[in-house]
Amino acid sequence: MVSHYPGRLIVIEGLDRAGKSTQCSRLFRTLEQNGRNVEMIKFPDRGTPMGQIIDKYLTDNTMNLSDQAIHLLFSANRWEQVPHIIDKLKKGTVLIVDRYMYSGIAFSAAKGLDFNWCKSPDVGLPEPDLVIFLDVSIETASKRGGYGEERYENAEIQSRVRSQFLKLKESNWLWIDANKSLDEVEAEVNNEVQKVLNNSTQNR
Ligand code: DGP
Ligand code: NA
Ligand code: NA
Repeated sequence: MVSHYPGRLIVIEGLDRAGKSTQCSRLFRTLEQNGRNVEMIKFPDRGTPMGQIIDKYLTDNTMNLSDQAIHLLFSANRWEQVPHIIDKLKKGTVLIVDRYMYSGIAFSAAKGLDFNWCKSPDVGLPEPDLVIFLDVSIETASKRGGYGEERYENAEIQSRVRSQFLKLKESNWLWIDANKSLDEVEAEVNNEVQKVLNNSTQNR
């Protein structure tokens, strides 16, 4: 498990339009300025062959793929990065991960797939040291430029997905009200990440 490695795995989760990508970039810059060895990873990674199928599924609403099949592809898209993730953690890198297995479970369970079935393909992925959930109201999210054209970007789905995230929340989660300003959210993120970085491996 990750806790044996000198690096840290920090996951940022949230609904669409919660500000995940912005907060990931800001955190990256802060850690870099502090002289940390830091890297950003984004899931789904649309750049791999599997990621290209996922991209097509998300952007082309006419593409037919069973809910189970796309679920497994999203999971495989994470698994294909595991050797890289472990390599970086061994080298002491702080990895900032934009979406992870929690999105995988929440989006598929929101469609009605069995919750435990949804969890199983991701079992064994490196465990994060911290999960930051950016909680945004459906109203705020809709106002942020409106939802785009992608498959899950509508209020009804997003609200069902949020209920699933609530079920996934554990003690290593920081649940942030992301209706606040970007600067306020950033301050909360930095504060919690600093705690995780100050924790020595022996203490965990
Ligand atoms: P993003 O590139 O972060 O905007 O994500 C694209 C969309 O895919 C977004 O609506 C969230 C959804 N998504 C992300 N990860 C998964 C996953 O593992 N499974 C499913 N079903 N959807 C996911
Ligand atoms: Na999106
Ligand atoms: Na994003």
